[in-house]
Amino acid sequence: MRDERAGPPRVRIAVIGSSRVGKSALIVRYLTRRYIGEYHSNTDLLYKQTVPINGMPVELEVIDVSGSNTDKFPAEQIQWADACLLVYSVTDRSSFEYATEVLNTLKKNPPQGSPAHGSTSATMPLALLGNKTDLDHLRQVPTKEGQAMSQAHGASFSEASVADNSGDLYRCVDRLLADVRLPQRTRKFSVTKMLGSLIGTTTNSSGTSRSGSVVACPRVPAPSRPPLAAAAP
Ligand SMILES: Nc1nc2c(ncn2[C@@H]2O[C@H](COP(=O)(O)OP(=O)(O)OP(=O)(O)O)[C@@H](O)[C@H]2O)c(=O)[nH]1
Ligand SMILES: [Mg+2]
Repeated sequence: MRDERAGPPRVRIAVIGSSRVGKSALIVRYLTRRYIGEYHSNTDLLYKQTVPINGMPVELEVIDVSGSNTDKFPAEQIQWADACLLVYSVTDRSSFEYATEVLNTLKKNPPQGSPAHGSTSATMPLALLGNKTDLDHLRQVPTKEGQAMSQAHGASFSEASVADNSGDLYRCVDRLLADVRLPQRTRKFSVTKMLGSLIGTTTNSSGTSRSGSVVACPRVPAPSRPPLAAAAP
């Protein structure tokens, strides 16, 4: 068994949003710079990749929470994560309403920052991202509404087009990662089942190697924090 303390620190992000808003496209774009047009999945997927943050390698784990099951609040995934990225499509008002619903629930039951981050009181970093700005002619959610919603919930706000590879999507994720104080390796659980390697090894502009995999993750490992009280809507 691998000595987990020997590796780089680990950061876990949950990407949450309605179906078809572009969560999978966004994650794959961020990790590989590639655009995958169709990537529908009925189950959560877990991506693991070593990425540089402030020049230091960090083992990034991203859970792509399937949007097929939005009637169930993703409490387990949020408990598992160090930070959450809420995605909606600017062309789909109902997806904005779902993101709002999740933010409202989180406001009522704020998940705490991990004790392993050095504090028990810090709240979890949150980001709200409006995707598909390339489809501005179909826009249903004005930028101002997204801004106001994020401010009301203490989340950072961005709009981006994953299709157009806009720089804002990288800045959004980078800022979220920077907001997470790096946890110790021992805090959380290992991934249970690796089904195959999908994301190849790439090298970023700073020359740091990125290697990764995608893991089908029908359910996340047991939470390391107490469950969110009354997390269900
Ligand atoms: N025009 C446009 N289409 C996008 C953009 N991002 C994603 N899409 C498309 O939107 C569709 C849904 O993208 P996915 O990444 O599968 O969406 P998802 O949120 O993962 O959906 P689920 O897996 O069902 O929860 C796909 O056809 C993507 O090609 C974007 O920025 N602009
Ligand atoms: Mg998906």
